[in-house]
Order: sequence, then C-alpha cells, then structure tokens
Amino acid sequence: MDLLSIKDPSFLKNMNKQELEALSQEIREFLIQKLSVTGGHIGPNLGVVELTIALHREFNSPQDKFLWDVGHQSYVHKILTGRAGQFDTLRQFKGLCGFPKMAESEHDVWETGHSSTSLSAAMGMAIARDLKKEKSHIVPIIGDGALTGGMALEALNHIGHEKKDMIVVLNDNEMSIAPNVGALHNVLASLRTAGKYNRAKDELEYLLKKIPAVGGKLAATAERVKDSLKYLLVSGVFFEELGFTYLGPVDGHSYDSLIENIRYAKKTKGPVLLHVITKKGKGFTPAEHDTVGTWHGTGPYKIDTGKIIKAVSKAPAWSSLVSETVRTLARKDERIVAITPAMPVGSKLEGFASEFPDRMFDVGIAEQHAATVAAGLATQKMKPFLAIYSTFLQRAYDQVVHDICRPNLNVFIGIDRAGLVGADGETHQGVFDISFLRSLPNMVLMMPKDENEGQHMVNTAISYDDGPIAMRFPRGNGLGVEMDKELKTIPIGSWEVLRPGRDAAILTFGTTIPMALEAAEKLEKHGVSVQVVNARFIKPLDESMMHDLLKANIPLLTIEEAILQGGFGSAVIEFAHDHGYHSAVIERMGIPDHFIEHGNVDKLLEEIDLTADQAVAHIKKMTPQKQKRA
Ligand SMILES: Cc1ncc(C[n+]2csc(CCOP(=O)(O)OP(=O)(O)O)c2C)c(N)n1
Repeated sequence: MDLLSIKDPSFLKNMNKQELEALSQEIREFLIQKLSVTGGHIGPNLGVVELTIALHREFNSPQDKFLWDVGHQSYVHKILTGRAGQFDTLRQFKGLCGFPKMAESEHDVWETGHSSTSLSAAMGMAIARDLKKEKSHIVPIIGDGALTGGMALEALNHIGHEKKDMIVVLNDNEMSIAPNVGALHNVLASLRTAGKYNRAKDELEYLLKKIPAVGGKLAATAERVKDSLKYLLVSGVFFEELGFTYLGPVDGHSYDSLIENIRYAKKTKGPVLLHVITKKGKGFTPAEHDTVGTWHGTGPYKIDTGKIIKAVSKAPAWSSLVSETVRTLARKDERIVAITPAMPVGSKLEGFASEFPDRMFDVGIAEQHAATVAAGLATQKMKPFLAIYSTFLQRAYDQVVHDICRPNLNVFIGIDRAGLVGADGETHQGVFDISFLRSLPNMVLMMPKDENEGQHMVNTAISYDDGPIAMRFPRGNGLGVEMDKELKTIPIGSWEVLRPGRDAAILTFGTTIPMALEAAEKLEKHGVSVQVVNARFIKPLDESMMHDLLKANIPLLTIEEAILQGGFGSAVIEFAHDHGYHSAVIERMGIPDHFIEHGNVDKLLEEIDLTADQAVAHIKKMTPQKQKRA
C-alpha cells in the first residue's frame, strides 16, 4: 500500500494477518530507505514495527492514549498517523521531529526525549480519566532500558498501589543503547525464559470456573494453588508482587501472539504489564546483529554495505579526548573511577572499561543514582569521573546540589554535549547547565577553547582536590590543534587574552571563540580594535581580569552557546554591578528565552542570531564614536 496515503490508523482494523505482515515489510523498507538519507533511530524503530501496528489495530488512538517512553521508537506510530510524507525532513530544521510532538499530531499525547517518564504521565492521565468518569485505555510503551530509570520504578510503585486501569507495554529487546545492565535486567531474563506461565494461569482459572458452586474454602485453596503455581512457573514475580497482572512473554513479531494478548489485556481490570519480546534492528542485518549500540541512532548509511557515512575528522571526538585523558591519568592514579548512566558508547568509555573493568560502572539510565554514587566514592577519597551529557545532568540536579556541592566533595563531572546538539532537538539541547551549576556554592565550572586545552583541563580537574569541578565540552570533534605531550594544570579561575584590543572586549569560551575571533577580525577592518578573552572559567570568573576590563571602561560583549538567563553574561553583569561599575556597558549574546528545536546547529545558531555578524553589530552599536572615526 502507499504509505504516503495513510491519514490515520483506522484502516488497520480490517486487515488480516497476511496484509498486516505485508504492511510491516513495507514499513521496514520505507524506514531503512528514508533513514539511510536522513539518519535517525533505525534500530529501535525496526524492532517495534509489528508491536506498533498491533497496538494501533487493537486500540483507538487518540481516544486511547499511547505514551512512547524516550520516544525515539515512535517513527512507525508517526507513519500510521499520517506523517509518512514528512520523513524526508526527519530531524531537520522545521522538519519532522524525531520524538513525539503534540503540535505535530493529536496522536502524540505525550512528549518525550528523556527516558522513564511515560509511566508517571500515564498515571496522571489515568487519574484524570477516572475523576472525569471518561473511558479510555492508557498505554505507555517503555523499553527494558528505560525501565531501569528511577522515575519508572517510582511510577510502578504508585500504579500498583492505586490499581488504576492501565496497560504498560514493556518492549524488551535486552538492549538499552548499549546492552542493558542491572539486576532488573536479570528479572526480565528469568521472565523471558519462564515461557508459558500466563497461559498456564489462564488454563487453571478456566478449569476452576468449570467446577460448579465453588465455595469459599475451595476458592481460597484455588487462590493458594494459583499462587504456588505462580512461584513454580516464574522465577521472578516482580510485577505481580507490585500489583500488576503480568502477561507474557509475548513474541513481539507475531501478530497472533500480540493481538491475542492485547485483547486479553484490554479485558483485564487494574494495571497490566504486557511483556513483549522484540529484536532491535529487526529486518536490517547490520542493525539486527548490532551488539554494541551503533545502530541505535545513526547518521546516514549505505543500505547495501551497511556502512555508516561519517564526515572524516582528523581531530579527536570530544568524548574520546576526555575519556582517554582520564584513562591515561587512571594508569597512575588508582583512585580514579568512571561512572556512566547508560552511555558507555556515547561517552567513549570503552577503552577505559577494557583497561580498568573494575573501575568503570555503567549504572543504567539512572543519572540521580550515578551522581550520588560519585559522591559516595568521593567520601572515601576516591576520584570519581562522572561522564554525563548536559541534558541528562538536569535529572541529577538535587544530587549535585545536595550530595556533591553541599559536602564539597571531589567529583569531576565531565559534561558532554554541552551547547546545541542539533538533530535531537528541544529535549536534548545542552543549554541549561551553566545557569543551574553557576548558582551552586563550591562548584567550579569550565569549558576549554580546543582539545589541547581540554586535555589540560581534564588533568586540572583530576588534580583538583578542593571540591566539585565540572568541565563542559561540545558534541562532535575538536578543532584539530596540535596536542602538547605533557599534561599541565590550569590555575582555577584564570582567563587568557587571545587577541589584544583597545576599544571593546568580547568575553567568551568554548565553541563560540572562533565566532568572537572572526568578529574581531571584521571589526578591525572598520577601525575598531577588539580584545578577545578566553573566559574558560565560567565559575569562578577571573576577578583580576574583570577588574582590569571594567576599569578600562570599554564596552564588553559576552557570548555563550547557552541560555542567557543566569548564564555567563549574567555573571559578568552581576560582577560589574556588585563591584560598583555602574556605568559599565555590557551586552550579552546567547540563547534566548525559549526552547530550541531540532536542526543543523549552524542553522539554529543563525536563527537565534548567535553569529559573528551579530557580534559585529553589537560591538558597532556599543562603539559609535569609533564608527565615525572609521
Ligand atoms: C534520562 C535519559 N538518560 C539517557 C537517555 C539516553 N538514551 C536514549 S534511548 C536510551 C536507551 C533506551 O533503551 P530502551 O528503553 O530499552 O529502548 P530501546 O532503544 O532498546 O528500544 C538511552 C540510554 C535518555 N534519553 N534519557
């Protein structure tokens, strides 16, 4: 069938098994082809083709509500809800979002990007439904990886207690991005192999019902029999003990099995956990055989060879630079321990893990736990390196405040993907960490201008023993600069002048330094001499340089690839104000007060006026007398 002609999922109701299977095949071919050009989350989506089709066939969306946890596996749902025609624009500026988006479709009832939120949101929706006396099925779909997140476990606890009607679909493919980890993973493994438990329970119930006039005593015995059967047949009864009816394991690629179990779940009162076994990457050999996580989300690739097309860069990836420098230091310092919340591949910790398997911990999607594990290690005079993406650090804020900063513990937080990240969009932009960390007592926050300074900063962080220290670094690769052989330490709170100038100064750090240098170059041609400062410590500021600049009474422009409120520019203004420089002329460039959507980073920077030309315009405005002279 023509996938582009799909307006809504109602057509599925009349399809027989053969037609559903043919449709699955077409959707797989469509995804493999489209994503080979745009890139995207190919593995997770190929795994849920039958599951998504079966759900849309058996429920009535949007009255029945699907909540896609993380949301990276919602492409099939997007196709079935009339968005196939937009796949050429997937994850591009103004194009189809890679995650559920309420503005895109009435079928997207919950927005995600960060994991493990679907069950809590589903609970809120179930409470609202019941208070309003409405009828609908609420169906969160959560992966075995996302289930390890603390929020999901908090929600299971609450849902089981309240006994709300809800069908939790557990999409178990044994993978997070990397292979899933943890004790819960073992619970699922035992359920997967328990096989026929649910059917056996059904059969027993059927038999019991056939016995006429079951008296109280017999019924009680029957309950006990059921209970012991449960223990007999299932090595882990985790979900039933939590108050859920456990259904499964269900073959997530068999329509017979899926439809039968979904129908049974719909009839069951109270919360149901439908345990569906799927294969990530199903139908595309390289993705199906992926044991590392390469095909979880990729850039464009060649379909015939399965080769991922990557821009070649001679410069190291920032994540590698940081993790490999920590690894080098770990050879000499046995106290160094690395922690990742489910991102060993993205954080390029594979090398560290293979060399120091006892000192590397993938804790699952558990950022809060990761931060406090780091704090616990630090109390014992170990040197924890918490490798975490800026966006996911948001989830561990209280742990950073309460467990790390307050007791002033020596934790090194490597803040990866700081700044705009591009295609993943609103939910993943790393633009808030400056504001939320700058306000914390004891925190040192820095960002290097290039990978050479980056390696020295890692060394600085590991040698620092006065409390928490964080280094932000961007997504992607360094600049390709020459690397010093010897690691140095950088004095805390020290900035450097990259280019001298008399008439104005630009204070910036990290990725926006080239923009500042370009602006200074252009302004030179207009007769304006602009100093460019590498303000590599965002906290503490270089107070002596700040005083010098403010005493010189030249206009200052701050530039940051981060949200303006409470950011670096705010720190500079606060400093000037607090030290009585009331006539100081300071302007700020950064991310305005709204969430930044998906798209190519350069395009996004242009959209929000974060460009060298805008810096030129700011400085020109602040130096009118120089313009006349020029
Ligand atoms: C809070 C948070 N931490 C980390 C991530 C990064 N992340 C995205 S998908 C994913 C794995 C999810 O695994 P699972 O739920 O099993 O889904 P699958 O991809 O296997 O279908 C991770 C760790 C995230 N999205 N949110």
